Amino acid sequence: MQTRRQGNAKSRRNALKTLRKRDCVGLLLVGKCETGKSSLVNRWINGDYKDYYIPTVEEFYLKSYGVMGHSVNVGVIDMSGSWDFPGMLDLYFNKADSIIFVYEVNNKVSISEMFLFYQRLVKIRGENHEVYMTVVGTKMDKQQQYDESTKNEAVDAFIKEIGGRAKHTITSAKLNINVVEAFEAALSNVVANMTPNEDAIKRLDKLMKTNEKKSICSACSLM
Ligand SMILES: Nc1nc2c(ncn2[C@@H]2O[C@H](COP(=O)(O)OP(=O)(O)O)[C@@H](O)[C@H]2O)c(=O)[nH]1
Ligand SMILES: [Mg+2]
Repeated sequence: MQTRRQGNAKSRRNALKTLRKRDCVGLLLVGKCETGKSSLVNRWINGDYKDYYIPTVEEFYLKSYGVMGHSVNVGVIDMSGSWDFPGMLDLYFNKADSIIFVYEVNNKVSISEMFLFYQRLVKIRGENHEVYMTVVGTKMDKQQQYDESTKNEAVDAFIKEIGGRAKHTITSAKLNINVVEAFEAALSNVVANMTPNEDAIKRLDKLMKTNEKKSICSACSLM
């Protein structure tokens, strides 16, 4: 598996390019500032966690990842969570294949912000958008013992609002609980419905032909 973090102008260009290819998944994380989006990404991509807060402007990552027997290139876009640059947010909403709505467990404001992000998505892509959506609660370690039954009603209302089928994962980036599960949930349906792009099919075809030739040649050399 490969991971790269890239400098900003170039990385934005590359991240946008990956969003257009069909063997790539454009994954966008949205949610209120300080809910733990960057920590989730950092834990998943680098296996790392920092106990202090560094505000994000926007970060892009590329990761080759195996999910459900497919190897996909995941372009991850980690937004700041502020509404200072709505144009950028709209651009990413427009391109994303999968969106993770992030809230902090027991933080009501972060839950209501998810509604605002969803309204923006609908404004940009319409009611019948085909974006795959999942919901992730963060910082479950802050509750002494996280009890599934304390899952918030407001979160259930949000899941209902976005169609009722979104997978919901409660995580802790700090203790590395359910982080992989949260990203795999965000990728699984996109990958399941992915049609290989024409270029990929041609490349595979060419590769197979080259390999056929090679095996004929090596068979000849044995004679
Ligand atoms: N206790 C706890 N704190 C966390 C967790 N994830 C993030 N934080 C802290 O929450 C703050 C904001 O995290 P960050 O990932 O930067 O939030 P973002 O603004 O949504 O990207 C930082 O101080 C993190 O250390 C977690 O799983 N548990
Ligand atoms: Mg951040």
